[in-house]
Amino acid sequence: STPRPGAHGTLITVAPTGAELSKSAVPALPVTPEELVRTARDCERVGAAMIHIHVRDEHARPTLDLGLLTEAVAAVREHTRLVVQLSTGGAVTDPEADRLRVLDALPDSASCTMGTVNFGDDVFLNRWGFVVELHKRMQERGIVPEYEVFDLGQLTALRRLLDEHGLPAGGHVHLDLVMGVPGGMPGDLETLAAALRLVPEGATFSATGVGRSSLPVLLSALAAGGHVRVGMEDTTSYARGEKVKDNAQLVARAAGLARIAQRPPIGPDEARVLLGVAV
Ligand code: KMH
Ligand code: ZN
Repeated sequence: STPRPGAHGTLITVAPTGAELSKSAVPALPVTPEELVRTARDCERVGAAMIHIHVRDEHARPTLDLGLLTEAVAAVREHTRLVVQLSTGGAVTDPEADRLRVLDALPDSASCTMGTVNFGDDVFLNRWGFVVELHKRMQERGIVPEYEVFDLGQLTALRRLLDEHGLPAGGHVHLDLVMGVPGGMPGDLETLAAALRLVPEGATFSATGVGRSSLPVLLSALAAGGHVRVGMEDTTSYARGEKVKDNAQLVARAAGLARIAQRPPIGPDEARVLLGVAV
């Protein structure tokens, strides 16, 4: 089959903040709107094409406040060309109604996690009915989902979702394998290969390895023809004994490896074509 436009290059997504780390423990974590915009610009400059955003309140606590989300979308759009993706995962404590309301901020893309998973000592709850509701609301609003997959069975769930409820907005299926979460699938080459057998026909995938699995997953995904997600949401260690300086450092490393793999980073416009995001 003909490859999608941009499919020979690498879509690099940066996930700069997440909902799990505290600013006091990780001072380099971007938490204010100014820090978010600076990170977005720096990461775009070194090869990111999409940004996966979680916002924080004035105390640097994770929040799904619609006003703050809407401002974050506008600020990143004003200062970059990045595809703007909001997390609907939030923090493990966020109620479903708040997570659904994220879509009212009208991002280009939003995450849609494909099932429940143990998440360290917590549970990241994603009931089937909730997943279907997210998928349908994104269809109605023209928001392109990125299906987040934490374990292999969630790929089977994705196939069921598409069979029963149809293709997402934009007509293309893109998913992200989130590997190495304690409670989810491990982040290694063998598991990535197993996951690829279950990826729906015609879909594109990216992968991200949490913590120590960051580099093995990055290298395996590039070798497998996939796309990659990097950022401080997933990793705060750059090398053994060396903390990540900032998100751009992780993006620059991924971009360098993608070039070495002869699959150079694609820009935001090419990413829009690849993902089916309206230009
Ligand atoms: N913070 C995690 C509980 C997503 O952004 O969609 C969920 C998460 C996934 O980060
Ligand atoms: Zn996230």
